Amino acid sequence: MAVENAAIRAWVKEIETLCTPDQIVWCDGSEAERDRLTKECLATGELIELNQQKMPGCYLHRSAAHDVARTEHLTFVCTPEKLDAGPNNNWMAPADARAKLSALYQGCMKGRTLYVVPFLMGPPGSRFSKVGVEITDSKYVVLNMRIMTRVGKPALDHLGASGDFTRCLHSLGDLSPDRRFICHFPEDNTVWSIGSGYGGNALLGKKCLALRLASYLGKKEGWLAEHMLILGVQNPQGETRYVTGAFPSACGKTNLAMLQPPASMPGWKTFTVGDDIAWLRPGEDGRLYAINPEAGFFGVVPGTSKKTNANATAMIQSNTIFTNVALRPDGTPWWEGHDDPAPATALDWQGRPWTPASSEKAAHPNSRFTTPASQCSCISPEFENPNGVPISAMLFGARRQRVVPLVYQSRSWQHGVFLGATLSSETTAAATGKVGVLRRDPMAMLPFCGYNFGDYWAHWLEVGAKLKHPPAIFRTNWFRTNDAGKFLWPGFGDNLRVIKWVLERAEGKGEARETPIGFVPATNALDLRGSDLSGESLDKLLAVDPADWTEAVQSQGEFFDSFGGRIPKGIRDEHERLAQAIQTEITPDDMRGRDAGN
Ligand code: SAT
Ligand code: MN
Repeated sequence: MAVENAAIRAWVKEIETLCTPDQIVWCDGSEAERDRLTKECLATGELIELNQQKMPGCYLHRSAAHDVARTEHLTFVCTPEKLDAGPNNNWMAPADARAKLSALYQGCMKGRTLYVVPFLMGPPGSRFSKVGVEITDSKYVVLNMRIMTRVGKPALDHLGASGDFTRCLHSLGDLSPDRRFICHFPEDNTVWSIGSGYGGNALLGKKCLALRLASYLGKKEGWLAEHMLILGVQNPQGETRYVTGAFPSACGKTNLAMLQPPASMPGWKTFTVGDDIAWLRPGEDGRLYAINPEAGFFGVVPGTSKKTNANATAMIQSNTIFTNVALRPDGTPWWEGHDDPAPATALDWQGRPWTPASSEKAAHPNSRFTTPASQCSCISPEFENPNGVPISAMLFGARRQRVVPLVYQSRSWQHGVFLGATLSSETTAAATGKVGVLRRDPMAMLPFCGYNFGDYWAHWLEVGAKLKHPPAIFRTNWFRTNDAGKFLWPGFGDNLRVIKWVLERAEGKGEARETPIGFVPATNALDLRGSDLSGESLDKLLAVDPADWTEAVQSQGEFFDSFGGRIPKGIRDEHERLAQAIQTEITPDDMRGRDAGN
């Protein structure tokens, strides 16, 4: 493919000199190119063919055993001033990062092919959309990028002769975690990644461009780049409203984005606009509009079944790359939580013999599918709309066994930003590190905000101030448990019951009870017809315990203090107000034998 853009050509030349590949391939995103690369990957073992009769176009990739998730401790934001990256990011001085990584890139593509992948994030012709070019020496990365983004002509057409694109340099290097770095240079609109072939470490359009660098660009240009799904919900009267939801990785965003209404809610329909990332801009009518910058889904596989996500189950039967799942003797994939029972024998995610008696899991907990959005039967008709969709409500959700009710509404945009800023969640397998540990994860952006959180919250407040009709903001928690550790809420399709109330509240309807933390649904306000939830469970789900919240408020204060003077006053005010409201409710009896939360 002949690429005329002079800035791209010059940059590729520069990287060629540094990395010294044997050859350069310019990618056009065509099917012929996909077929050629797939064949090459089958020959090298980078892909394993799955049963083509049962699952046409499906392949399995096994990553290196120590390269199975994002590595946050090796991810850096390289701004001239450390404070601009904030305590929420690892920081390296730009010159140091360049020197360190240049040494690793030196000659790293000898004996390899350098692929140039021009890609567009967002619909063609949209004012939201941005162009990136990824240089990579991984065919697997190219094959994933052509599913997750719009590769080739749409990107080059959008860019024209301009040099305004994100420079994404990726090399597998030697795949050693000791020589693995993912460095962002916001001021140069550049990402340098080396030493990993996995997910957000390597598919640089996703977290690196569409969140870390885009959040920085959004601050400069007056918009928001968020770790949010976008869901269209149509009521029985035929009216469609749009909701976004921010949840940490592996907390069910893809399932919620493809929610199937329960049988007991006839007439309701849902449409997927996005499952992971939203770019949001104020519209001329004073509402907030969102697009999904991606073109595919990179979803967590374990737990995916007809019950949890029938739409995803159907869409991954063809043209899907599976990474780190188990392989059955008939050449089909399997994972924990699959519709079929465990096979008598299989190969596990590392290709080792596995039986149900094995002590280890067959599929890696962070194993993934990569599937084109066009294969999703509930994809929204607005998916390609260059103007985006108007957002009525935003959810901030997290994984919390205790303290946080099923849902509550903020009193205002500013209070909603505070709810996002104080989000905390129990960790999952999507990043390396311990699972199940409570950590603060503001707006589910802790690993993805490309600059100081204090400045980011200030930016959120500024965007809100420009909106005549801001979305209503809610906090949700599908994961509250009873004393026996069992989930109280059924989740999945039943989450529509919560969203129904959310949309009623967004329109000034829906019954609520005011509590110190915000508005929770009044008794009978949630539509529970046809659900078998007990009244006792509902009470537990909606309970707000002032003693729990006293400790939460204290820990929030310590967290905000870590950002020093960068915390906007509006956020401090909300914290102060919550502290006082809790204080007013509390009785001395409430304070016995508590552990910290929120
Ligand atoms: O590995 S990714 O960052 O692409 C997926 C995730 O953690 O959400
Ligand atoms: Mn994500």
